[in-house]
Amino acid sequence: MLSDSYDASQIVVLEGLEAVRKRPGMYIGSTSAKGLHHLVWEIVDNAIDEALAGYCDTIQVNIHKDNAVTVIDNGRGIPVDIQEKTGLPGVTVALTVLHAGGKFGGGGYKVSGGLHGVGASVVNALSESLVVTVKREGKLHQQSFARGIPTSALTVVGTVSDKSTGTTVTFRPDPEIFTETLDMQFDTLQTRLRELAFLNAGLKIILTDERDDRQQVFAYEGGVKSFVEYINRGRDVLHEEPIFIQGEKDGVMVDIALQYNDGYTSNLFSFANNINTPEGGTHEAGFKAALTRILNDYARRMNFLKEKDQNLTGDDVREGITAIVSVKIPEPQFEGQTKTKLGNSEVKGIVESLFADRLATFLDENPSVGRKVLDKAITAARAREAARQAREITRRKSALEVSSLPGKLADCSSKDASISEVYIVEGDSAGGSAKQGRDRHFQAILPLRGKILNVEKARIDRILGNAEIRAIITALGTGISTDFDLSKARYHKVVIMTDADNDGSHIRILLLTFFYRFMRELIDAGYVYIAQPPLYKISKGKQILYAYNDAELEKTLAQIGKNVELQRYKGLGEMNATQLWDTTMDPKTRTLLQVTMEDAMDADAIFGVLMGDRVEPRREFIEEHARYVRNLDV
Ligand code: 28G
Repeated sequence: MLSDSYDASQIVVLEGLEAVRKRPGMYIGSTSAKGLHHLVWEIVDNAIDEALAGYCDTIQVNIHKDNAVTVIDNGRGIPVDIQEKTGLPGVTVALTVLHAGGKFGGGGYKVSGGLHGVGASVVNALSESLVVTVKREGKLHQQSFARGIPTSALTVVGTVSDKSTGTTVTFRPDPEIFTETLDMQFDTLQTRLRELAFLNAGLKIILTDERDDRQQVFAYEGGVKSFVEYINRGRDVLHEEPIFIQGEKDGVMVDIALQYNDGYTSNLFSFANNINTPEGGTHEAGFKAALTRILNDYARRMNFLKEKDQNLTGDDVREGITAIVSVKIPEPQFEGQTKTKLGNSEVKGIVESLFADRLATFLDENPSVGRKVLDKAITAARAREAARQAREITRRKSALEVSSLPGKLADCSSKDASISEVYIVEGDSAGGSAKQGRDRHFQAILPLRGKILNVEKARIDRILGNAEIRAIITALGTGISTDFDLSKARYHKVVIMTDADNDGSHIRILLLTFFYRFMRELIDAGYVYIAQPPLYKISKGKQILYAYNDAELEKTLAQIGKNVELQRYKGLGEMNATQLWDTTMDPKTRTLLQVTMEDAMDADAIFGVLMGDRVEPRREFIEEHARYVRNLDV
């Protein structure tokens, strides 16, 4: 007998389904690869919730040959009994009713937060097929769906001889929805699942790819401590054991691990309920406040800092740190532009007091580590002071305008920045050709001698002391970092022009890294470009053609046929001034690639989380994710 409440809930279900399928982006962000993987996170999050509740210690994720995905947990199994309110089994409700159960209020530490948490019913609605199997009370219960609509009732399909319980969900993303790609990325799943295993000590996550028989098992008894060791792998650390604290206060669970290495950057990653919070928030603020306060107290007490010395800043004490701050709270509030900033005000004090106590004790018990850490922080403070002075000099110089511009710069005659361009050119000889070939009205040339300093590997005072980098800073006029001022840019196009070989791409990467670290707004504003010199010169009689890649070469050769002379350019230096102008610098014919950061913050988070050996991958990442737009001048 079907009740009125059943009818009513069916209408709600169908309306919900329609809403999700009509506007999938509203629920999963997009229907691109990101949205596709979001489906997996929704289901995995539910299994993680069951683990956080203390009932599940193993989660399996299988990618099938047809890109369907199965998630298996050994939790209690979603309840199968008929609910009074709906007249339906709990599991059916979970998979068909939008926001079934509600995000919050159920108690426990749900992963469901600002980012995920739309629920399994959304995954169901966006899947061509979905099968859920529940092991509970000695029975195997199963129900199937197509595009969110049940194609069977919940049925007992078998018995379970042992006492095991759990939930299995297999879904195949709907090709009608995910028109861009259905391809599940092993690496994407691996990175996040590894991270989840680090963030939930003792949880075992097994990822299997049936398309190529790959398998990865992630299980870390050490939790965030293992996470820090993983990030610092391959680096020289100042102390063998990470500092590790675990505590709970007023329902807030706190997990922190940190370890200093001999590098100069800070790798601080914070999480709330397993969600990365690159925008920071109260947990991060509490951690930073305690670190700065306790290290200053210790430095004074041990006389590392004398009375007249200034306190160490937060940046000083975080130089070379690798740290994970992870909190789990019953009702997280996510704020900020991308909803990745923790807002709960009570968390700051809890993290600060827990961590301060533990850190003070650690320093008392490990004075040799304390000395090394403070030595480093005090050196950082000195370097900061030196850098401030170096910046003063560049700033004062740019105030003097023309006379202060670097000697190597061949400036343009126009003073209108919006039409002005500067070519940063690899090598003096190519620089010479560029100077001859340019339109001096609006094109400036800044030749670089050899490689610029790798800003990843040097401290700020050395970076600002480097002649090539100072030339770039003064030529652009914007200043750097916190002093950066886009409105002072002397050119609205900053064009990187390097050879099409290994050295050239290395220099390009170093320049991009520099801009990314010190002039990010320049990239954001769309001012940074990469010149595209041709790879081939094809001559036939008096006719000269250029090809910018192998495909173009083949096309051209096919068109003009035999008896051609082919030259592969090894460097810009092989072109004379006219050729350089015609092929690479003339706005009428050139191709410029505009460099924009997909999402600098996202990028930052990804680096840290995946990279232990961070330096090379970061550059590769910037390269890969700098979005290139062709033919902007057309
Ligand atoms: C394999 C893929 C994803 C899950 C559970 C277990 C329970 C549950 C899930 O309950 C409904 C609403 C509020 C209690 C809870 C089982 C309590 C007792 C569960 C999953 C019931 C949700 N027994 N395991 N949901 N609540 N795993 N894995 O989805 O009142 S979802």
